[in-house]
Amino acid sequence: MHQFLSFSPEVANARATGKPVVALESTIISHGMPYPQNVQTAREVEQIIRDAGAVPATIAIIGGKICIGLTEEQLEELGNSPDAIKVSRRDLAYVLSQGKLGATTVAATMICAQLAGIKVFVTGGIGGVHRGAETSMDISADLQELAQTNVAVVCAGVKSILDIGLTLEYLETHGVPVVSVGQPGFPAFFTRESGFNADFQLDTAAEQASFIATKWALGLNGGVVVSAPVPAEEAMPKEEIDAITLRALQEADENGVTGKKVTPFLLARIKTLTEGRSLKTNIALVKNNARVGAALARALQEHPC
Ligand code: PSU
Ligand code: MN
Repeated sequence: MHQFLSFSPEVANARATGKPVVALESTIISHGMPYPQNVQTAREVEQIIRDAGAVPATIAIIGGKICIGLTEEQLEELGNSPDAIKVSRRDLAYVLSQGKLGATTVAATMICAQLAGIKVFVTGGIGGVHRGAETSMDISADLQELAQTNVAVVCAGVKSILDIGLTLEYLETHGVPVVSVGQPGFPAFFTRESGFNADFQLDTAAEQASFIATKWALGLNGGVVVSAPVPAEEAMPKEEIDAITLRALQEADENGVTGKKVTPFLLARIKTLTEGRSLKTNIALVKNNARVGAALARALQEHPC
């Protein structure tokens, strides 16, 4: 076992008894949602995964260790600590070696999941190519991680705060397949359609697992994006979210927000500008993804990879 890994009793037991494990990120808890809904949602998402026959492993950096699975107290601490650091690939060694409290992004969670031998990871939305990236060069490290780390990432697509077309182009260049579940369209997080299609529609967990196992069996390293649209009754009206997104982007620009602060700034502004309705949608889509991810983790057990 890797020297930096620390497994919760629940996850250690799952490993010992061969149960399927699903990784969960923690930046969504510390920087993606407000307290206390963040902790409440994290708990409920974990329970959905248990009810679906898999074991949840929320990942965070605490006390110089990569914690794979958090206790109630650790989850509470992470959700209620304003100084938890958003940890992507770049930040991982710093936060670990300094013994600081870190919440992992999609990129860092993929790295930690791979170290822990976990193949499936559930989140809300992945990072991507930001609008205006041709001058800002703001491209999330999540995409580069998907290009090299063997973890399937279940999400509800990417938010339209990003340039969705360029994000898909970037993934294609790096050989990252984008799978959709239940529809041909690649979803846009708050809404079910982005105007772009995914590469491949695979509706069942068995098909998704067979596809992913085949990719890795070929030695084609890197992740797979498994995108499931938010349930229709929870989706936001497109015109409303489009207008609010534009406003949030303009405010980020006016306030000179750059680097790792951009995504949390936009998420928080969208929540305020929708008077909390975006949060409700956000919670609903993560829960839906948890069901998809748990089924996938179980199906992947049939495929040694
Ligand atoms: N997109 C969301 N919600 C999130 C994030 C992205 O809809 O919480 C978080 C994830 O942790 C993701 C990170 O990995 O933001 C991307 O940040 P950046 O763009 O700085 O790479
Ligand atoms: Mn960025």
